[in-house]
Amino acid sequence: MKKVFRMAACAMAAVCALALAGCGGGDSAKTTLRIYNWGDYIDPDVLEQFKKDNPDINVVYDMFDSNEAMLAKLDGGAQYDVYIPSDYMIEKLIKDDRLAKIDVSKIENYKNIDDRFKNLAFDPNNEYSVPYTWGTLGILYNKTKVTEPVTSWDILWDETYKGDIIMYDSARDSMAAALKKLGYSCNEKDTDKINRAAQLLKDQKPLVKAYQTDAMKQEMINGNAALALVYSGDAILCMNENPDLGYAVPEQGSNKFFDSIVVDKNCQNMDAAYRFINYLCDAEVAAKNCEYIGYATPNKAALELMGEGYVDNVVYNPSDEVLDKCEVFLDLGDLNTTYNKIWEEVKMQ
Ligand code: N2P
Repeated sequence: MKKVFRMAACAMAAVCALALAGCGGGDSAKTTLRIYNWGDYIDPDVLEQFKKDNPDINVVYDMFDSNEAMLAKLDGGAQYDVYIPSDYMIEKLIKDDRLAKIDVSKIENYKNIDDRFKNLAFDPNNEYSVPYTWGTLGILYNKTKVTEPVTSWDILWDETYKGDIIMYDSARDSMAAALKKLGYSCNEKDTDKINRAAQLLKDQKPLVKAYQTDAMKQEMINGNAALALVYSGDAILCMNENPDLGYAVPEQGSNKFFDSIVVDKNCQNMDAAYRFINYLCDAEVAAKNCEYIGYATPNKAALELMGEGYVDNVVYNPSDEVLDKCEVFLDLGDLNTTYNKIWEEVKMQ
C-alpha cells in the first residue's frame, strides 16, 4: 500500500480505536494524555508503541492542518495537553501565557537534541518547547510537466501552468510565497506591501487547481498537478513515491520552520507529558519517526542512526546558502488577523 494511503488508513484506525476505548468505560484508573499534532506527522507504529509501553496512559490523539486551525480549535475551548505547533505560533502561545514550563532535566533524552536547535528566538531559554522537526517551504514540481528550472516563486504565477498549481491552504505559507515573490519579508508589517501580496494571491486564483493541505500529496504523487507549494518533509514523502517529482527553494528565499513540542498550561498530567516527550526524543524512536514522516530531525543521535542518505539529501538538509536566504516566521501580533482575513478573501472570492 502506498505510504500516503497507509497514513490515512492508520489515522482512521486510530480514530476508531479511540472511539471504542471511549465506549468501554473501563479505563477509570488511567490518566488521559490529549495530544494534538499536524496530520501525517507521526509514524502510527511509533504512537502505538508508546501506548503499549504506557498502559496506564489513555492517549487521545487529534490532528490539525495549519497553525491557525490549531489555534482556532484551542480558542474554541478544545483541551489538549501536548501539541506541536511551529515557531511563530509557539512565540504567540508563550506571549499569551498558555504554555506550561518544561523542565528539560526531566527529559533524559533531551541530550540527543542538537544544540543548534536550542535557544531559538521564539523560545530563547528553551523553557517552553522541545524541538521535534524542521524544514523549509518550497515548490514541489513534476518534471514531466515542468521542464524549465524551478528557481523563482514566479512560476506559481505562470499562465503556462493554469489549472495545474496547488497552493497550500495556510495564510502564512501562501502569503510567504507572494511576499517573497515581491522581494519582501515573509514577516511583512507594511500595509502597502501586505496589500500587494494579497492582490497577487487574488490574481493567482484562476491558475490554481486547488487550495489543499495533506490531500495535496496524493495529487502530486498521482501526477495530477504540475506544481505545489509544500513543506520539505511532505516533498520528500512525495518524491519517494514518484521519481518524476522534484523540490526547490526559490532563490528569492523562503521560510524555514521549526516545529516543537509544547505542553498546555492546564495540562493535568505533566508526568505523562514528560514520558511522551522523552519517548519522542529517544534516538531510535526519532529516527524511525522522521524516516516515516519525511521531515528533518533536530535529534543528532537519531540522525547518526539514519545515516548518510539523509545528511546528503539537499531537500532534507539544505545548504547554508539556501537556509541563509530563509526567514523564520515571527508572531505578527495584531496583523495575524489581517493575514488570516486576506487568506479567507482569496479563497472565497
Ligand atoms: C505535516 C505538516 C508539517 C508541518 N503534514 C510543517 N510545519
